[in-house]
Amino acid sequence: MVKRNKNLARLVAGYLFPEINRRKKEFLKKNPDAKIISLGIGNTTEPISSYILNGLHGKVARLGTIEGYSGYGDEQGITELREKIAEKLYKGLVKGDEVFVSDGAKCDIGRLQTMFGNEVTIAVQDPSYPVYVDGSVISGVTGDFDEARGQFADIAYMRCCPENNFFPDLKALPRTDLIYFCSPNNPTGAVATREQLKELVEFARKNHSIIIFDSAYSEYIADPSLPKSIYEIEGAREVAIEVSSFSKPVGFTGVRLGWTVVPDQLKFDDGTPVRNDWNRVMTTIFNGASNISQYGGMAALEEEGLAEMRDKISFYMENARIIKEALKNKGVKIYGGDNAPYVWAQFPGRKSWDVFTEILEKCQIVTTPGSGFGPAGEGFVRFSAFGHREDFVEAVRRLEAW
Ligand code: PGU
Repeated sequence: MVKRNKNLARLVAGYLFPEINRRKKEFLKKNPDAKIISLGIGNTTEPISSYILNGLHGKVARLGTIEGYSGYGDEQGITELREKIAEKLYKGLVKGDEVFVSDGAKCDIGRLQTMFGNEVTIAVQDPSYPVYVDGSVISGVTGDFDEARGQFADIAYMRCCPENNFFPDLKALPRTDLIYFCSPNNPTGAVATREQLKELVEFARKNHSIIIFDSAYSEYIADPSLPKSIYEIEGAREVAIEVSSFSKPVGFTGVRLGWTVVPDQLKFDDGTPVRNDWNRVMTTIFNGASNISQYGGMAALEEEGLAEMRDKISFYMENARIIKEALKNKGVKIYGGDNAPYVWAQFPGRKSWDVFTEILEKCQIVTTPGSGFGPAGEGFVRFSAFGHREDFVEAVRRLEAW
């Protein structure tokens, strides 16, 4: 018999989103006629718009020709796409050859965890995207789960709550090798200001830490004073990796396309450029993003594609506005939803899973329990803004009757 990887046995429960799905299915078994509305997982629902779709189609068609066919490509991605990302999304703050194209941000986070190995110490925002903690545990970052605190003993949890405006008290934080930071944050929808990110970069520089900055929702930032990338902050190139994605801005959740930026200046303590090791990991256990997806990504970064991207984001942000309004009218305290496609609703004194169950049973709406994102998420549930408009209109009707 094969011994089970003990790191997997240390994980607390199943991954959050399949667990929600399981509970939804259980509910449906008992209530087969229920018309469930899913505002749970942040999964895009609207069709890919025409210009971007043409980019995908174009490559599919060329694959059927001698001249247009391509097999394995560069593991780092098509040069033109890397340069377009650097130019259009980073306004030249990074160089094309510092951009590594991939099959998505989640997959890159997993590979970064492989690259850093199991001897690193880590800090995470609490609450945050569960992959930072769960992926680290899978890759062997040490420490047992402390039931009482709801935390892994060796991981530093940076509490982000209404009381601190969702930005952690860095002075109270121990030094860690890695700091996972997501802005706009999933699940709170909070976006770090320029001042806050300066503080974070300063903290990382002082401690010789590396920030893994997840900007998967950056295109949802509407307020022009808020930074979309960590590289807008001076000195970040020496301390930060940025992970991002086409999933949420253009609906490529199923198509799969993302990227990671590793600046030249980022070094390990022995002077090795991190970029070299990242390149080694990507060329060894990754074989490049789909060429079809990459052509879709290139179309998305042309003027017509960018306009379609803005439209799609406006559509989902209108959903966020609609759900916020309904919750406000119910007297629920809400956060987020202005520069991020998530609304973070607070139910003081209640358990997240209880609120989740109540909303599921009474309104037949699936949400995401805040406690699934970390102990500081207890008492909250997350409403996703991804969904068809008619579902939001119906969700509002049900919430009014709740
Ligand atoms: N980073 C953050 C912060 C995310 O919230 C998500 C998706 C990703 C990365 C994934 O990006 P890809 O490029 O598509 O890999 N979060 C969703 C979906 C759940 C999941 O497990 O990824 C969510 O509902 O939180």
